[in-house]
Amino acid sequence: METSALQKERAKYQPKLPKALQGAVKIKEGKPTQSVDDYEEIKKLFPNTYGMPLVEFVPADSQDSLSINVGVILSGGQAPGGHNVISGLFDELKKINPNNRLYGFLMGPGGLVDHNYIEITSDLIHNYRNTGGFDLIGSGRTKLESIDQFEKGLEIIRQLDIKAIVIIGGDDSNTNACVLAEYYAAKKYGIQVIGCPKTIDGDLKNEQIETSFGFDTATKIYSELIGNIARDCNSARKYWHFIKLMGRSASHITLECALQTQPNICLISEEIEAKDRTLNDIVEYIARVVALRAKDGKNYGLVLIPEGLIEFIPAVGRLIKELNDLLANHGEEYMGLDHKAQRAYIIEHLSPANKETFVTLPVGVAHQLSLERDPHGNVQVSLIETDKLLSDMVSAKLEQWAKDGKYVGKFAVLHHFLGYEGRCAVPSNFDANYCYSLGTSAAQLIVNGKTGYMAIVKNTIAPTEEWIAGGVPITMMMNIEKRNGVMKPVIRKALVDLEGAPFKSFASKRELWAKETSYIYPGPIQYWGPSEICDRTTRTLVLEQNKELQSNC
Ligand code: FBP
Repeated sequence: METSALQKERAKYQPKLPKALQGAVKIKEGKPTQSVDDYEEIKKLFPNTYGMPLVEFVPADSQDSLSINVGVILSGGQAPGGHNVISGLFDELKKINPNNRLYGFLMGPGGLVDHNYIEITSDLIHNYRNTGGFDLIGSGRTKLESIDQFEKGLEIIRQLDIKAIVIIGGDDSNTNACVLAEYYAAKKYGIQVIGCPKTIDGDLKNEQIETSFGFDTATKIYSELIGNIARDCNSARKYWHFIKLMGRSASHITLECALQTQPNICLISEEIEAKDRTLNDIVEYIARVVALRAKDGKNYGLVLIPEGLIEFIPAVGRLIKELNDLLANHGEEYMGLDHKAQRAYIIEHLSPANKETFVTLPVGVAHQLSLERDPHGNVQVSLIETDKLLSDMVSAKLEQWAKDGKYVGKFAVLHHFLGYEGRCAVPSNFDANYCYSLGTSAAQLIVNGKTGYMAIVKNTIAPTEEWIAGGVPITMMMNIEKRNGVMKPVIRKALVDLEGAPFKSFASKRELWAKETSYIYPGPIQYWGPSEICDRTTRTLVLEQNKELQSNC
């Protein structure tokens, strides 16, 4: 395999580990845990994996050289650092016993069910250390949920003499990891299942998970690009740039990029929902800032838009919920129709209030909202052109204001969508170390006999040596929510907390950023050089974890 000069140098980088994971390890158990909500229902659904204690790794004098084969799966959207989770897992398994084997199931959870796998060897992993992407074994979105799939998986697990499966995924994939752990435990198959918190979206976080891996690198890549666009914008002074940013549901990515680059406008979906804003309110807000800047002769600016915005506009959100149920219950009938007939079908079946919202949306957007859901029942928001919808509506509003004599200016718009550019980037030092530590923790959870746990690493704003590694029972993060029209146990998604330090810090400065041109140009991720540049974490993590900063926000 031909590699770039950067890749060759990065392959030599030895990720740092928390002190407790550097040698032999033992576990310290905490108190029994309970789910975040719906305790009785979750306990009933997970009788074998509910209530287990939190665990923390501490140094030990020695450790048994357990012989164990493990399977690993990458699930869902790519996130920088996935290869380092696998490297950490591989190295730790080999350290415990050089005869241990690691198998990678190909193209996501489907690889387990269809028995597609490779053995991960030392030569193979070498070229993937500290690289971005999931191409070592590929990823996929097959949902592991049926007994059939679990039993098909078991056949290959038995054939390869595998004792544990590690599923590297987001909230949905880790929920499924727990369902699988519970099933194998109930059947007494002796197969452990361990999860790992991945997603650039940053919404798999809670008291135990400080951040999901990939968020750090992806937001740095987007912020670099936004900074470059901002500088172009401030050089030419003739365009408004509407930048849509990935993040299916939560606005963490957009908020972090705003904190790093200081755009003129940044929309946060969670605030729009909390304040019950309409599409028209949002359009007016943007148009007001455009008009305000035009008064100062500034017919240019930067708008950041989270890709999940549309679902958070309360009226549209209600419509999407009803569409989800409609598609879940009548999907087959509906999918067989052509576009025009699909629109008529929806209009005929919607409740009056949601019908009104549906018919007032531009036809293209209404159609995008009615497309097939992903396997987890989510609207595929990355396909919805929210940035174009907003700029068209702002343009129409400004034209009206111009006619009424309320606005004089030029409004030339350029659109960007930043998403896929960041998901496979070379991981930052933070993600390289964090992921390697997560993989090492996953191996330790396995050899310590745990199942239904997710690997965690805490205290991540401190130097790596001081990080605290361990595991959290997945049931601890669960509650019951409606998915695909059915009430299901799921890990609760972390949305932007409007009382949290990152949002408050942004909200305290946005008026100034709207009027002034205060752009920051973060530049590219640095891998070698001064620690304050190479090892800096996200603004979000620092603001959330640093109690001193929080009191100043
Ligand atoms: P995960 O939650 O699986 O990590 O994926 C997140 C994400 O990158 C979202 O930001 C985006 O909306 C979605 O994946 C895109 O999905 P796809 O890769 O299937 O196009």
